[in-house]
Amino acid sequence: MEFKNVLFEKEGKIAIVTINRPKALNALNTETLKELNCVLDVLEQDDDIYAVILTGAGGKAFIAGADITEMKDFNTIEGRKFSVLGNKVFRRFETLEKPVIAAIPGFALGGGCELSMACDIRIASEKAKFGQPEVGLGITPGFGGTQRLARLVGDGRAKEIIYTSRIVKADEAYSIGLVNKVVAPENLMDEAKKMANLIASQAPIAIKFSKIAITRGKQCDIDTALMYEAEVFGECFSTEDQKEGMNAFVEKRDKNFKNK
Ligand code: DAK
Repeated sequence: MEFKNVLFEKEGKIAIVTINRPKALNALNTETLKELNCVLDVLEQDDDIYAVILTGAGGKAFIAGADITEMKDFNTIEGRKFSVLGNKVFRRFETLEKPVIAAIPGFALGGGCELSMACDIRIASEKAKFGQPEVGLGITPGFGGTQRLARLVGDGRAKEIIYTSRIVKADEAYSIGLVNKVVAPENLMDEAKKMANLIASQAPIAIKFSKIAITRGKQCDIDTALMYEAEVFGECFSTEDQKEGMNAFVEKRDKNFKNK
């Protein structure tokens, strides 16, 4: 698949999606969001993809936010269109029934920080820098930052980061739970692939159900959330992979999951 601003590759059971506008620090413009929307169709439909890595090209940035040069002259209609498209793409990553790892080489600002937070897991290079600098541009975070950042790091920290527009370096991002892991820049993609392969070696349907239970469960009270969990747990017993996983354990042999 060929796009102008996005690279799409497959390595075994893993898809690697790279935002490729390094000259603009991979800023998200309408065209890039539309391309990501097309990539999501493939990620959804290709049953041989078990895990996804989302990253940014050029080594300096994951994504330096929404494209300010495009946004600055928006009228109300254009702003709304951009918002609807952006929210759709972000939510599709968040609810994609496959795990998505954000591999963050550098700046993850504004919409970039927000897209990383819509992913399941974040691995950051030691050089990564996070932030929600929107209030310095006269806007609020618009792709879920007020909600996802607060859920990840707590209201107090999220408010301080958003109100001050300040940069959060990788080590602090780790210490407040914004990222799962910090690695040397040269190891970033290897670490992301290692984790993606480890995930891809588990039962894919069980991972899909776990993601659904976590994502939906967060939106409800604990009793409803536990009902979701009970439902997906029960569903696992209708899969071949549940039989395979448990038989392999009892028979002391390697398991061979088939995504069925
Ligand atoms: N948009 C467009 N171009 C950008 C950009 C961005 N966000 N960030 C960087 N660039 C471009 C620069 O303009 C520059 O282009 P040239 O001048 O070379 O043509 C090139 O990338 C390299 O950037 P710098 O020369 O500035 O590089 P430095 O190392 O000096 O600085 C930096 C790196 C990341 C600190 C700096 O570039 C920077 O502060 N960038 C802006 C970061 C930012 O404020 N990001 C937040 C954007 S606001 C919405 C939903 C969401 C949003 C909005 C609406 N709705 C629901 C409607 C989201 C908003 C945002 O993300």
